[in-house]
Amino acid sequence: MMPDPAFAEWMRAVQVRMEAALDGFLPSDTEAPAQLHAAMRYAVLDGGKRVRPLLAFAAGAVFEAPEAALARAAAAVEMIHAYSLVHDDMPCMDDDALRRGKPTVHVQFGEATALLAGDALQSQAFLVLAEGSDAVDPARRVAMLRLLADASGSRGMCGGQAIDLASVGLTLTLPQLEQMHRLKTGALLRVSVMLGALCGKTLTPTEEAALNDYAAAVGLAFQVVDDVLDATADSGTLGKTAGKDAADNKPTYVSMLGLEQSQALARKLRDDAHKALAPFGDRAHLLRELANLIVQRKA
Ligand code: GRG
Repeated sequence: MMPDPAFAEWMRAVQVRMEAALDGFLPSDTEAPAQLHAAMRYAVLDGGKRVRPLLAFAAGAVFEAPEAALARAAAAVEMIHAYSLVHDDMPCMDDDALRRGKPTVHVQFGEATALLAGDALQSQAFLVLAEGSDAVDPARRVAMLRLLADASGSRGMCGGQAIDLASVGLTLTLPQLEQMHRLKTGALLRVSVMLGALCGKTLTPTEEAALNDYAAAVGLAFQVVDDVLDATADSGTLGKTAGKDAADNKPTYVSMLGLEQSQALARKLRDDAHKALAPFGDRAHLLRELANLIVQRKA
């Protein structure tokens, strides 16, 4: 199924908008300490699919959120994502030399600078969100900060990463694998949707629950597809190392369910995501298209 041209155009516009927003929200590399600022910018700019910002903008569209507020919220999530990749690539974690087709931050700038760049990106994310846009009132802004802190901390992404590291060489059950991914990658994808929505009109509890269901399904689908791509990638494709997780003796959906069942699970999760969007009708068409794209993606 090809995405409709208007959707492809919308995606490109958000990606361009985000590049400019991120550029503006990051410290200049002419400002001291220049090396640290250069590493932060290198980690964030000119690369990445911007899936999290796309989810935020698509959720914002359901609730008529203003673009300036969305760009801020999306930039904050993308900075957390970038920091997680910088740290994940370091020798003490995955020890990867390539990311987004270019040398990883520690290869390019050294380990100490990479560590600090990740730390500083995390702080910058909260600063950008806290400074907020006038369209989002201060109480709502605090709620958004809490959501982002929760999604990225020990009960979210960092917690998932800790479980992942501890699971090397172990046999996980399917629910344990799912819980690990719901935290490690799902939490940030989910908060992207929620922050985008919170930039707009007030959500009813039913709408919030529906959006949560959508985000949970899409977040897990993203990871299942990542495992499928990892298992089927040619070495060198977009910096992805074929079967790296399996080679590292990490449990994956493909190692537990096999390729075909993993692909079927991704499609089921996409269908779950679509069902969750039913209460929003046409207003959610961008979220619907993104669920399709996440399941059909090739990188
Ligand atoms: C080190 C605190 C800490 C956390 C690391 C998210 C994470 C936790 C590590 C990333 C490891 C990884 C490659 C996970 C697979 C799924 C994933 C998050 C892939 C990268 O996200 P994309 O595909 O990347 O959205 P781009 O480059 O498009 O932004």
